[in-house]
Amino acid sequence: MLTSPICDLLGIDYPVFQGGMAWIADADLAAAVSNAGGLGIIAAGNAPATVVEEQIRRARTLTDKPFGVNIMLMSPYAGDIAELVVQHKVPVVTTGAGNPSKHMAAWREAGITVIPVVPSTGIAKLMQRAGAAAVVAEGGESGGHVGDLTTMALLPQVCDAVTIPVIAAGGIGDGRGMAASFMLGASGVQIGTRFLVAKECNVHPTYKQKILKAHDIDTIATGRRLGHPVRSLKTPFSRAFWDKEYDCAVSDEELEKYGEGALRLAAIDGDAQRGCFLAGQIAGMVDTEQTAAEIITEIVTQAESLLTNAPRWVK
Ligand code: TUI
Repeated sequence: MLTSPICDLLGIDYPVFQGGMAWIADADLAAAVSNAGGLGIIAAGNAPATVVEEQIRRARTLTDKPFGVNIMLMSPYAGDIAELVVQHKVPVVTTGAGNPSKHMAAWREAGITVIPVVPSTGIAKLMQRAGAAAVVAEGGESGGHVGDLTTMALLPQVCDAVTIPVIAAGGIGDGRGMAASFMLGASGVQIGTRFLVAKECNVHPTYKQKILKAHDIDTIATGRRLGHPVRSLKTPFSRAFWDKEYDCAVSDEELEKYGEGALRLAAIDGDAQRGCFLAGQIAGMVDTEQTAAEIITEIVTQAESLLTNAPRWVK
């Protein structure tokens, strides 16, 4: 059976996290993943604390297993959510899009296991010093806000840089990606895009169809000019954003304004024209809608088989 220190640390059966996808990863998806033995994560995204509180309460009615809340640190409500997770003694907190150091002491005092997402070895070391229990090393193959390095290059370097467990993210869509991550030193994987098409995921059906139909080269990272590149499916919105990004006549403020509300339009309204459909580069591998439990079983079984048979490569 495939296991790792992450399973003991968190009290989960399989070292598989579900990515904290803003506007998408709600209590229903998180509870389904946790009930299947992984770590389900509610994404706070840009939502106010009242909305996230309702999701935390709902998750507790749907599962008695550990689950997490992902705090997107660029959100205007990040401070409120940081307090909310303490009040509700959420078992695990992951963070993205920034440095969570100022919240870490309060979270740890509340007994929360803190696992920041990091895009570089420098930030990974900073997080270890600040008291993180583990880090998620996320490569630029992932959907959403991406760092510069690929998972293949980032992961082993982060594993060398810290002594705490490292979870791999970005470009992992099946058991091959999971097995490869373990070979590179990971103690777990975080998967977003594949869970987006889970039966328990409440995202708009148009979003799921777009992921199911996507090919390998169908994502694009836009927004480098604004300092926070974001990977999404190639759509009228992302192509127009790309054009504006390289047009000197368009100011940064106009560009920022153009992107506002686009995640909601994709996830809630399924607006194929104006929505921003965040997706990772493995979208081309995702072609079936399955339950969270089926996804986890398939990935873990394949990874186990590959890792068990690895000695065939050595004579
Ligand atoms: O955060 C993510 N992925 C995301 S966040 C998001 S919502 C969003 N909306 C509009 C603009 C930008 C984002 C959609 N997808 N992944 C984890 C991640 N964290 N990627 C990169 C980072 C990161 C970057 C800088 C983590 C720490 C960091 O520290 C810099 C600092 O502040 O010192």
